[in-house]
Amino acid sequence: ADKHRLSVAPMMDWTDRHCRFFLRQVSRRVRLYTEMVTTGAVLHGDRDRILGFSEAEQPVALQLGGSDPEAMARAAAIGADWGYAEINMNVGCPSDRVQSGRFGACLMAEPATVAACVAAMRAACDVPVTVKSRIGIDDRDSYEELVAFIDTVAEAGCDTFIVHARKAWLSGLSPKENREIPPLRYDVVHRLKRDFPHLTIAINGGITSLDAAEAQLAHLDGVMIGREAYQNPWVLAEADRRIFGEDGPVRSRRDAIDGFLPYVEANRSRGVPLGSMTRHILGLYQAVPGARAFRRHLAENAHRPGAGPEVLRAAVDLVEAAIEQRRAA
Ligand code: FMN
Repeated sequence: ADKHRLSVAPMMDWTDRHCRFFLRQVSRRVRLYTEMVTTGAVLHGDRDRILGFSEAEQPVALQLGGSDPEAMARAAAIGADWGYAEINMNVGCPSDRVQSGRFGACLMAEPATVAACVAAMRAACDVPVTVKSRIGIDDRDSYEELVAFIDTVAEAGCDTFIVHARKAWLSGLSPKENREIPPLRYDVVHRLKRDFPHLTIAINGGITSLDAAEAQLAHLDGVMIGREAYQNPWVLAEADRRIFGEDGPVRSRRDAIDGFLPYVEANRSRGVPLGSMTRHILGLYQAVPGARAFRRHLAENAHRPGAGPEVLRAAVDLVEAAIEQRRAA
């Protein structure tokens, strides 16, 4: 039950393997999620590229997008074979592209389909199968409809739900607007936990500090942080100690970079562009002296052909110079 106490949300284009490897330098315990991967990509795509990850990222959950039980089952089995610690079904993403494939948030209107997927996935693999949903969609946003959804999917064997505490509008709002405009309703998710005490219920949406996470944990089993963990990864610095009661892996941002550098060097020598790794750490120094110099140095130099780890080292030197200057002033 402890496993979901704190996690970082699945975010397309953001939580790729490089991002996750870096976040793992900041917290050993926080559970990490992949970007959403469609069943089509898993079944027919380049699996090394789509599913490859480092053991050091564990625990990592693979998030799948799809609605065909048979395809979901095959994709889940493949994900489990690749070593993912959990398979999560996306029932929260409202984008058009996703709707036309009939998966994501539109499936909140089809609890039986989600239940069939969960049952098939559970039969096909040994790792836990979880669901990430919203609290409702469009005009189908009554508490009774949400309860019916959870009931049906739990009946199929899903015992862990991560609930983004706002509804989604399937038309009229962009995915980005759908993360900002519908109001957050934490009370609805708290009520779910009271009504389904035997289920593991984690909350997501608008949580931007460990203080806020701890406040949620008074009501719920888990908290999932999305944008803040990406834009300000240092928010996780005290997570292992405060949320899991263990020492964390690092004491400073500099330690986190030192942990990342050997990985960056190894991947550079395999031809991975520096910028595709360092783009995920631009916010590391958010709100401390040197933050702007760090971000700008990486943004301007990391994408140059041939850029290597020295660019990252130089960015850190700029931060240290700024701190030194502040101290001297
Ligand atoms: N949610 C998913 O379930 N699957 C995704 O692939 C996914 N991609 C996202 C990409 C971006 C860039 C962002 C900002 C969000 C994405 N989300 C996705 C939604 C997040 O998982 C999360 O539910 C949402 O951002 C609310 O949490 P937050 O307020 O802590 O950011």
